[in-house]
Amino acid sequence: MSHAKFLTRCLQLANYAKGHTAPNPMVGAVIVHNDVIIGEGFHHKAGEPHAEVMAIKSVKDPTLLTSSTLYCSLEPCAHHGKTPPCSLLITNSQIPKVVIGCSDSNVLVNGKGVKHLQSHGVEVVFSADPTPFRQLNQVFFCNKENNRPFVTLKWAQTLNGYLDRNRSINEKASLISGPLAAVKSHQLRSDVDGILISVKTLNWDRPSLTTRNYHGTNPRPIILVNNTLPDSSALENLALAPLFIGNVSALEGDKIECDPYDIVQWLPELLNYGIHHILVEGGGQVLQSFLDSGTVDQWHRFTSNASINGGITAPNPHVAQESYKLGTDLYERG
Ligand code: AOF
Ligand code: ZN
Repeated sequence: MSHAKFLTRCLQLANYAKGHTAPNPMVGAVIVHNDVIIGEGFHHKAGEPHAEVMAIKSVKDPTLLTSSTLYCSLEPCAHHGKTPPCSLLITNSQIPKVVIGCSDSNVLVNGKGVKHLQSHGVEVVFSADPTPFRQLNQVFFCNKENNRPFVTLKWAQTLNGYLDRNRSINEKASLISGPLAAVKSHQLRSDVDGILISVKTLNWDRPSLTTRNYHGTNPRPIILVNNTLPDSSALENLALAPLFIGNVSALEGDKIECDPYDIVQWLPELLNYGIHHILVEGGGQVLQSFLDSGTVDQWHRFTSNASINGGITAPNPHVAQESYKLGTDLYERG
């Protein structure tokens, strides 16, 4: 019997809830009897039943459970949270074998789910490779293991490595990447809870920070404030009320008062605002400070085929893991 086949189905099921489970992970579960799937389920939304509950409930003939295997993309939970423990439901249902994609880093669960199952005589098998199961919930694992949001960087640069030309506040920013890159970058926005920019980028570029070239919800703008105050007209361009971080005592609204340059210090506080994944869009100094702070989990770079004569230097991170052409631009992810 192939564990991989049924574990892959768990991943597919989990993915149906992409974008809807935060702060919880996406989880899928299947129940297999004599190599045939007799039940399936996934976790739809935080506060709602877990994947294992949905899968067990979906089995038409519950008498088969005592001779079935439950496959689950994540270790079954062991705690009473918004819902009762899945590991208890599994032992109460007398399911004799459980195959798990990867363990749950939540301290309330980590190893306790497996321990409960094993101490009740359930055979527990782990996937030989936890990578795809951890990748599925990379944001959740980062939140639990590093106690901070997942951090993604994004920028567009010229062929010779500039983010922008040298200009004054009254001159418009250079348009670097093309329309396909705009769609892709708005897709990246639709994947996150917050977009972080410096107060300088806010005042100079006056962005709206929306997902207008894609679909999905607009992330919350996060403005990093050093010594300059945000322009009220630039703030009006934002689609949503921002969260201010840094030297913010004079500002109204949601704010985290702190040293804006001490990223490692204030980053965990974003979790208290329901921000589990941020996209850092600039400017150059902010992008570089994130790289220097060692908190970057992923980056996306769009490189045009044109060069300019000097300007603001783009970051230069390590080798990309994925790259392809978007029109005349090169897209890279690292
Ligand atoms: C599972 N199956 O489908 C999910 C799990 O507040 P609660 O009760 O929903 O618990 C949330 C935690 O449970 C979450 O942080 C994670 O550790 C685990 N999620 N566990 O057995 C599931 N979604
Ligand atoms: Zn559970």
